Amino acid sequence: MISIIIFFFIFPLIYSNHHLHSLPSIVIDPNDYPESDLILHNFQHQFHPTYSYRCLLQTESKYFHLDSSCQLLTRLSLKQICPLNYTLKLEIVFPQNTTIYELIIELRYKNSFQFNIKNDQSIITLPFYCNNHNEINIENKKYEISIGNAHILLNEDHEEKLCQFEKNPYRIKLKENEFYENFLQTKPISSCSATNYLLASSNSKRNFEYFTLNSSTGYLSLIRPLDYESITTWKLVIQGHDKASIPFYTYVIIDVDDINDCPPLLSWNFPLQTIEILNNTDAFNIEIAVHESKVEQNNVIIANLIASDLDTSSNIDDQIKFQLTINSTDSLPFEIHGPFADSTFVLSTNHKLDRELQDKYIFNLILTDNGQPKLSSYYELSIYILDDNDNSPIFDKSIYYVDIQENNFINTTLIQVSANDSDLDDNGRVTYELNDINNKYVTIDSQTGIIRTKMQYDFEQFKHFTFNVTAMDHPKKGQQFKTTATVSVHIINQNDNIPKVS
Ligand SMILES: *[C@@H]1O[C@H](CO)[C@@H](O)[C@H](O)[C@H]1NC(C)=O
Ligand SMILES: *[C@@H]1O[C@H](CO)[C@@H](O)[C@H](O)[C@H]1NC(C)=O
Ligand SMILES: *[C@@H]1O[C@H](CO)[C@@H](O)[C@H](O)[C@H]1NC(C)=O
Ligand SMILES: *[C@@H]1O[C@H](CO)[C@@H](O)[C@H](O)[C@H]1NC(C)=O
Ligand SMILES: *[C@@H]1O[C@H](CO)[C@@H](O)[C@H](O)[C@H]1NC(C)=O
Ligand SMILES: *[C@@H]1O[C@H](CO)[C@@H](O)[C@H](O)[C@H]1NC(C)=O
Ligand SMILES: *[C@@H]1O[C@H](CO)[C@@H](O)[C@H](O)[C@H]1NC(C)=O
Ligand SMILES: *[C@@H]1O[C@H](CO)[C@@H](O)[C@H](O)[C@H]1NC(C)=O
Ligand SMILES: [Ca+2]
Repeated sequence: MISIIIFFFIFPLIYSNHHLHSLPSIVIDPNDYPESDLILHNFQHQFHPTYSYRCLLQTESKYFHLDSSCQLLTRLSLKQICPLNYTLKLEIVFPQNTTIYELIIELRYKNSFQFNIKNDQSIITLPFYCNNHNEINIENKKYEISIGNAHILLNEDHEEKLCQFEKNPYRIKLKENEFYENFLQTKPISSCSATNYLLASSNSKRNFEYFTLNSSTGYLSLIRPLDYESITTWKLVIQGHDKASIPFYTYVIIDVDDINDCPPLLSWNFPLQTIEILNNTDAFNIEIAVHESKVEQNNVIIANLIASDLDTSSNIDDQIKFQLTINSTDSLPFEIHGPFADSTFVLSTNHKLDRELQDKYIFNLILTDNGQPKLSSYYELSIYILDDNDNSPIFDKSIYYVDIQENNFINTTLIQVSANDSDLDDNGRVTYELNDINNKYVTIDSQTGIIRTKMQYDFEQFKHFTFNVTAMDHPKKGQQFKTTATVSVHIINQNDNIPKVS
């Protein structure tokens, strides 16, 4: 404004033919001229209005032109053009003389341009073109730049000022089954001071059940001990907030260290032909049965046993991984062979078994792993020996001697023979019969073995007779056993004959 006022006073004094005169420069904001044919300046006001004159541009301009009434107009939109000083030579033709004026049009954006730049950013895109380019390199990291008459301010991007954790991810190893308090501190980089921390809501629900984060210190603690066998690796998302409450995140990866906390386990496998499983509802209390005839020899396999362990640590060593022993104070007709192929055992007999000697064995098997510390599982094994018909009836005597007075009543009891069979039930149920079914002297009660007279004996006719009795068992299957005993009967004389008088 000041320069224009000065011009008005000075200009009429300047008087020179074909001399170069300066006109005060025109300062415009290109953004104010977004179209063609917008008036920049009207020179009629600048020269003596009483003279008629013509005006023309000595040099063609891409951006400006004069119209017949000496108005300076835009030729096109000035938006996006380089904010430079454009010099125009203006020829004013008066009646007496012609004068050339130099006019500087200063393009200057009113406001400075502000750019938020990221740390690694090296190029920004300007809203205007200079030399057909609108990109500039900002690698030198100056925060104020002038391009032409434009003032450009570079701001470090707010995102770049975000806090971040010292590490992402954090990784830590924790032993299972142990309780840890403040086991890890999550911290932001030193340039920012976080105001609080929390387990981000993106964590799985289970993470909240096991971990807690001190919101002011960033220390992680356990709520409950970890279990290697259920989860071996945990992944937590930790959220921090800087003073402006802008969140930042890191991962915490927790590897659970296995310790020997699982006792070893046995899986049982019984030979089908030999063993009847009575009860396997309780994995640690197994009841089986075997027929005595199946275990008449040594080395009959009772069970094949496979040991296993959920812990990995007990499987690391090359040493024997499992030990299986029988725990009993009695000496038992069983023994354990193995391990074979690390973890297989065989339980077999080492004696003939006989139900009639012992019909059940109840003992413990102890399976021990090789972990630190060693852990054991206890199994109670009940083996019931089932009966087979392997015993014959045995008479309490092999010969029964009976004396009987002659002139006996018919159906008088002579004797009761008795045979025992140590087998069970039908295998041991004994009945009796006379070997001679047509025996004329005696009858026998097949159930009780009571032998009764079938006739009246007369000493004068016979003094003695013998017969054989058989005892037999009644197995439902298999062979029937029979045993014979002899009964020897002596008739005792009575004085039953009236002396004959000769
Ligand atoms: C040129 O002519 C105009 C009018 O004809 C006059 O006003 C002006 O002073 C003259 N300029 C010079 C330098 O002679
Ligand atoms: C334009 O002219 C003004 C005034 O003379 C000056 O201050 C400025 O530096 C010039 N700009 C350029 C880009 O030459
Ligand atoms: C967090 O840690 C601070 C400093 O050790 C302690 O005073 C505060 O009680 C802790 N907060 C919780 C919820 O444990
Ligand atoms: C098997 O053992 C379980 C537990 O010891 C017991 O409750 C169940 O009655 C037994 N079943 C048979 C058929 O013996
Ligand atoms: C074996 O059994 C007895 C009696 O049941 C018990 O006192 C002992 O501790 C057991 N041995 C082992 C090694 O467990
Ligand atoms: C047979 O069994 C009975 C009763 O059980 C017994 O009294 C008797 O002594 C036994 N006899 C033999 C030979 O075992
Ligand atoms: C013999 O005596 C027994 C026992 O008293 C009786 O049960 C049975 O019927 C009698 N037999 C005869 C043929 O009388
Ligand atoms: C009884 O059995 C024995 C032995 O088998 C035999 O020697 C005897 O002749 C038999 N006696 C009778 C009367 O059949
Ligand atoms: Ca029998």
